[in-house]
Amino acid sequence: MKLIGTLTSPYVRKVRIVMAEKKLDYELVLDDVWGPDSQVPAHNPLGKVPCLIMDENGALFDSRVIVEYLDTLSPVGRLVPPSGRERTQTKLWEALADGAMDAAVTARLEQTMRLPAQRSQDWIDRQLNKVAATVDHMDELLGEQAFCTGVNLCLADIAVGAALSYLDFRFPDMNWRAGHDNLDRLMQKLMTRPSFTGTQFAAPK
Ligand SMILES: N[C@@H](CCC(=O)N[C@@H](CS)C(=O)NCC(=O)O)C(=O)O
Repeated sequence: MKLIGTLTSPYVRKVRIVMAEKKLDYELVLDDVWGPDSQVPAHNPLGKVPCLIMDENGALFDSRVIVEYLDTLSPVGRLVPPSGRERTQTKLWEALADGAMDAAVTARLEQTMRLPAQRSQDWIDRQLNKVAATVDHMDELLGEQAFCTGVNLCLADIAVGAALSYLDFRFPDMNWRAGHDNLDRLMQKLMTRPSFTGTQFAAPK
């Protein structure tokens, strides 16, 4: 399998962490998704990464679709419960974490892709308020539990870890740890795992 992505995308990192937890082999193909030579539109009409090129040559996109698929490829470390309430809880956590990523990425694009005269601080603040509210909500939801849905690591923890580490990478001044001891504890635990330490974000040179 080939994973087309960047080292700055939290969605790509989510997929890479899942690959590592599932012990799946793949080739990471770095692509400048914003540049004119990007190969992503040839595989994904949305022009977004992550994009997974499967061994049979079909392409999958959107990190949520990709991680569901990857979880079916190996029985190692099941990350998405097959049905019922546990599955819904896991997907709800993923929606929260991905939603925080969506808002943070939108704010970052407004800050970096627009000329200062075009930039809207109101829009940036609106997005960052969503991030802050979601971090509050996730901290409360996690409570004293070891992992998001209980005692075992699942996709929810990976999505939350990818989102929070993106905040560390792009919004260090936000200091999301302040007042969020539960999430801080979870993040410390996640950062002891090779799947997290081996997939750190990196800015392009
Ligand atoms: N919902 C998508 C979001 C993917 C996404 O927005 N990726 C960004 C990189 S962080 C991208 O490729 N943006 C390029 C563009 O929007 O043109 C997912 O979960 O995969």
